[in-house]
Amino acid sequence: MDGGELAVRLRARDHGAAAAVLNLVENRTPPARAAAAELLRDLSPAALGGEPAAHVVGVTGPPGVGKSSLLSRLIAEWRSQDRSVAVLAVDPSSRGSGGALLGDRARIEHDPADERVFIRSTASGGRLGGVAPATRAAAAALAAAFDVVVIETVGVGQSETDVADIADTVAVIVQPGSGDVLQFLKAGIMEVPDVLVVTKSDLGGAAARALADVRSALASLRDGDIPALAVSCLAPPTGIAALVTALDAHRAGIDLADRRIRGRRRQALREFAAEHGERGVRALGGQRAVERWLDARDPGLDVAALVDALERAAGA
Ligand SMILES: Nc1nc2c(ncn2[C@@H]2O[C@H](COP(=O)(O)OP(=O)(O)OP(=O)(O)O)[C@@H](O)[C@H]2O)c(=O)[nH]1
Ligand SMILES: [Mg+2]
Repeated sequence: MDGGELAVRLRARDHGAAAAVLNLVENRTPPARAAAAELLRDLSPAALGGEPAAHVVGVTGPPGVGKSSLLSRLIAEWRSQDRSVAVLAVDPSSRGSGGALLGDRARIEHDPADERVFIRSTASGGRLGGVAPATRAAAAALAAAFDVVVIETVGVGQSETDVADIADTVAVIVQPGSGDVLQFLKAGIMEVPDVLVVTKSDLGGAAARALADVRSALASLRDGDIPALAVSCLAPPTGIAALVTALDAHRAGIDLADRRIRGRRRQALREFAAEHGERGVRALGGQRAVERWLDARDPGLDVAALVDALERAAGA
């Protein structure tokens, strides 16, 4: 369990190190936590001399809309562009919260002999649609080695804000005939997606209507500049290359460092609050004060280092 050694392997883009990274960040023993902290420190933007070049993509949507099927297709597309891909799927099924009907649920398909694809399901850590600290840590570490890092989460509504703080680009996936997401968007419950995907476009008229509905809802939200695309993941798949183009275009259009820095600070605040409760936040003068305090930290610090600093400041 040597965090420094793993960091060196990831910086050399050794994709074979990914499994060891996941095992490390999921291990809650004190020596493993220390090694994970070392790993993340060695891979922080401060240590790397800048943000890692990976595109971190969030793929989120209600149970059974076709997220895993879509990822199979996206992986094939990314690989055809010679990009390496790591997928961290946050699996809430252990909590009995549903998902695609048992047996109807697709696995993410890929060529098992392809060492430049890594896929791992992790537990959601108790929050539906939430992203466990281990997943957040794994994504940060793997971004040093892979071209694309995907976090797949199940959820609609507030739960997807976790992934918005980790990902450069969030794609929200909906299927024809489901009004939830539209309602959430209109009610402002849901963070606005960066790209909206209507899947199962092979369903014909229902899919076309869903796309039109989504487009009009988005147009009323934010200058109409959020792309909405239709895809089908049945063979032969359609719309996948256009989706990759839209994801890339979003990434090219943002201030990447700014988004990531703010995301890390929000994650640190959320993690600190989860660990120390309202009391912990109050001890630091309340949420606003903590936010201001975080804003004054070195922008290259990783989330664990920020949480550490908060704990020291709180004397916790
Ligand atoms: N017709 C059609 N069916 C699809 C398409 N994509 C997925 N499906 C089907 O929809 C069901 C659910 O697909 P999954 O990929 O497992 O969906 P998911 O969102 O990953 O599901 P959870 O992980 O349980 O939340 C499966 O039966 C798929 O075969 C599509 O493009 N067209
Ligand atoms: Mg799935």
